[in-house]
Amino acid sequence: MKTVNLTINGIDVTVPSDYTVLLAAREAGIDIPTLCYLKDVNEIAACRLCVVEADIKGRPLRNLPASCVLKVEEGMNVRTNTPRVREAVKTNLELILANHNRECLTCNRNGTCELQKLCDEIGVDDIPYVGERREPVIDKVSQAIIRDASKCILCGRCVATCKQVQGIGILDFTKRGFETEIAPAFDFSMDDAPCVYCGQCINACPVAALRERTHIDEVWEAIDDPEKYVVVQTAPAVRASLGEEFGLPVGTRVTGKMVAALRRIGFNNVFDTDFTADLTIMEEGTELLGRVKNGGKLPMITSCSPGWIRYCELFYPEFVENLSSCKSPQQMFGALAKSYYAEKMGINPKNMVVVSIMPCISKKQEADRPEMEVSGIRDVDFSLTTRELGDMIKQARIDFKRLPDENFDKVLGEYTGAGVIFGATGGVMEAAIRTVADILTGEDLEDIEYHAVRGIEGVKEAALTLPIEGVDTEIKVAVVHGTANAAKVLEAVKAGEKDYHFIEIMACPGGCVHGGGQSHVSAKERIDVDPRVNRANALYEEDVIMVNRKSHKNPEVIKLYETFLKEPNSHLSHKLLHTHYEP
Ligand code: HC1
Ligand code: SF4
Repeated sequence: MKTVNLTINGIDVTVPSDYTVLLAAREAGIDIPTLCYLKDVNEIAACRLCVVEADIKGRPLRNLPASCVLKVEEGMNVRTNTPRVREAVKTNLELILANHNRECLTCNRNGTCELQKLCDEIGVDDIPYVGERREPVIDKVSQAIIRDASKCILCGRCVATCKQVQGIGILDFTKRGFETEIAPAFDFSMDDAPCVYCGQCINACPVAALRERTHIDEVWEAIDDPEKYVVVQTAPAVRASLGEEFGLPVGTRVTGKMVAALRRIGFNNVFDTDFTADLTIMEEGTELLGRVKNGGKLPMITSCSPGWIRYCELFYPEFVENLSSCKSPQQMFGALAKSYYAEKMGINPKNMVVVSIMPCISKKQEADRPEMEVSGIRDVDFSLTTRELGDMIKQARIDFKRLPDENFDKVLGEYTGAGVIFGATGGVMEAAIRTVADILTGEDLEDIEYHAVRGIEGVKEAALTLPIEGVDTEIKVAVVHGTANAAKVLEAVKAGEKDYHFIEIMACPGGCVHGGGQSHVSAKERIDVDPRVNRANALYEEDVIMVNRKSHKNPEVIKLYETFLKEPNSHLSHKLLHTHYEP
């Protein structure tokens, strides 16, 4: 690897030749402020907070170059802390603030806002430029996403994320000059634009211009209502991020504390979506084998990520029939809580409220879909994000870090390692293989870690030879995360270049661990830390310590089939746990 030598603030630095000055400074322990910069996603030098003074072998560079796009050069001498640089950074921040809704105290991002933090660090203590402000547009139409232009600083991080990372491009700069705004085309609301509610734009936003619609008040109301029996389920990925809401490092696993907090908040039962993740494997695995044996529609594609379902419906309707008919674990959980569990406990399902805690924005929209109910009873009543749970814990004045570790409640809180890894890209596939391989070989296989489907590569492939009806059959699978990657794979399947039996698709890059509802990780932290990796590792760690690591070994799933559903894909399973999507 070619390297170059340069000096930053008098410190000698040697870095790869393709580095920018911003990254080189970071390596030397020098912090250059940024707002529009998002590593590998948005490197457009728009906010001009990362400006530096520099010369190359004594020849000064003109103006103040932006370090996020300035490539390092041999003999470069960079200064980040001069009066000229400090003055420019402060003025640029003051100009951003002049056109910003500064109601920080009541802002959803108070405390996690990157603009607020920089103003504090840079010492902005006045707003010298007060003039006309843009007329704010606040789009509150959607059940899932709110767009508030009064908070937008036009950094473009959301635009680049939706376009490049997700390959969708709902958001863009509209209008000109003073009127410039980031919005869907034709002033559409987020609901009228083909937004899949992945929420990746929310994760990218440094301020509160994009955020989830919150349902916290409705959940408190249900908890405080003595007539209601309120149960909560937590998605696999939440345990790998919730701690970040309380200052713990990205990817700290907090399963036991999360359970304790939910109990103290006042839920009647604290259950785990991992239980129905295990159940999904039983239902989906059986469906896959049925399709392979009976010439059904292949490749079968997973259906647990509602962002992916919406993407499929909007952009690739020709693949709707390839979707597994299984509802997602979130919805399966709701349907079972209000039937199997309610019956067992003698609770009137009409008085039961099911709340889910998800790393996801799209789960709000999924819970709202008309087909997600059984006999007029909604599966899930409220879906909250990891961040909203963090807010509820704070509102309840719970000292999260000092909580003891507690266990989930019995029955719907029983889960295996296979259920836990659902939250990372490749996890559903690995869980499915663990069960399908055991069933087809008739053995209890010990080698159960399928590393070919792990990791953050955009598209992963694997092939396994398994005996189907006595004949060794090659099963080809693919794992895809992020909708831009989904498009690539679907195009290859359409063109006949690829022929898989089974594909796992998750709308979010990295899978649910990096869902749009997870704790915010600032752009600065994202230079050094990849939340997709840290959080996935937390889930794989939990998998390893579980007594049962295969979905078909979940004792409560076994009991559920024995006493209620009878067998996977039974009539009752179909009524409660499956659905149908229209192309
Ligand atoms: Fe997911 Fe799933 S893994 S979709 O990412 O299949 O949100 O965590 O809960 O439903 O189990 C999300 C996560 C989640 C479902 C499961
Ligand atoms: Fe784009 Fe996803 Fe944001 Fe919708 S939610 S605008 S699809 S990034």
